[in-house]
Amino acid sequence: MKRVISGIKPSGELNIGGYGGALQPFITIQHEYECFFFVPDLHAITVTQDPKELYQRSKDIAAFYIAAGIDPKKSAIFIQSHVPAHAELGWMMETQSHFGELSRMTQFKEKSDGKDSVSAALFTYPALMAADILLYQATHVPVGDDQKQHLEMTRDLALRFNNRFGSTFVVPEPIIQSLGSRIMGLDDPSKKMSKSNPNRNSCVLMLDSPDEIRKKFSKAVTDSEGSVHLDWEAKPAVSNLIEIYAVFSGDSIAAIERQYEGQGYGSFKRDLAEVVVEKLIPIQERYKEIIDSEELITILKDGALKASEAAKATLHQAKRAMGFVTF
Ligand code: ATP
Ligand code: LTN
Repeated sequence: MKRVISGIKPSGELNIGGYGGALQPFITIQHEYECFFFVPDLHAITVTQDPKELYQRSKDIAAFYIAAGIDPKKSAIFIQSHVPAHAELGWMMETQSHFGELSRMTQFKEKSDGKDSVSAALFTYPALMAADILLYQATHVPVGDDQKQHLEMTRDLALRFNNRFGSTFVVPEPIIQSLGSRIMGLDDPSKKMSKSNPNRNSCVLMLDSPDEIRKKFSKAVTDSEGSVHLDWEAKPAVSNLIEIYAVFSGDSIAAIERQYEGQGYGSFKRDLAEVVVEKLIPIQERYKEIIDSEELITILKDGALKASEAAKATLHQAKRAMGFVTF
């Protein structure tokens, strides 16, 4: 059986980077795999979160899953902290993680860079992520390119545990899309479009109005060449815009290059904004319908039940393998 687990942190307002790298692939994948999509709130608190914002954003991410097209009748949608097995197995995985390998994680290095003090949980973050995945015996994990290293560590931990304590966990494979797995900032194509970036013009948010979206794309940096073609080395800013166009329209890169041959960036950027607006409007409408509804609460309760059932068996097996007293 092929099983998928993945999640988007409620650490800021969701933007089209998370949509391209994660949410859109989730929608495609749900028909081929048994899926678990969750809101990693325990991961979000590895950096400081305002409680009111964490509350709202956790509901937001769940609502976006549904609004973007994940069918809660087929896939479990739940909040990480509603399934305590994550924290339990997370602790067990910490005991199997080495200080050296955790120190090499680029996400930790980036998020701790220049800070006087960071939480211990930010350091051990990959052990909890491994637990998220291994608990469900997931065979595949759809993620953006930036999560490759964490997935590699998850695989190492699964193999290490299996070798030491006997075969317990499935060793998962990442699924990284060729298009949209690394959408960069609109103001700076050397930096990933990120929820945590304070510059509001660097990213298009899932809830931006059509006019805001148009304004942000019109301000997006390009280059002086005036030619719409993909070349990540020489033209990173324009290549990023072409990739966003491809993700949101479903058109191939070649078709986009052909369509804008001999034209400057003006009409390309205007059309790009419309392609994004067209995709986001129905998602925004559905989001507004469900964000404060009973339906959302019911979906999250059902999802947590289904996830707890699936997680229980693996947690029990892992505890027994390690020598815990279990009944
Ligand atoms: P933060 O900046 O707070 O760490 P994030 O947006 O990087 O947040 P998540 O929201 O947890 O992190 O990411 C959810 C998923 O979306 C992950 O699989 C991640 O790889 C993917 N993702 C995030 N940003 C991008 C991006 N700019 N391009 C493609 N995929 C992305
Ligand atoms: N670390 C991921 C979020 C995340 C995740 C997971 C993704 C936490 N647990 C399990 C896939 C599977 C991030 O920062 N994007």
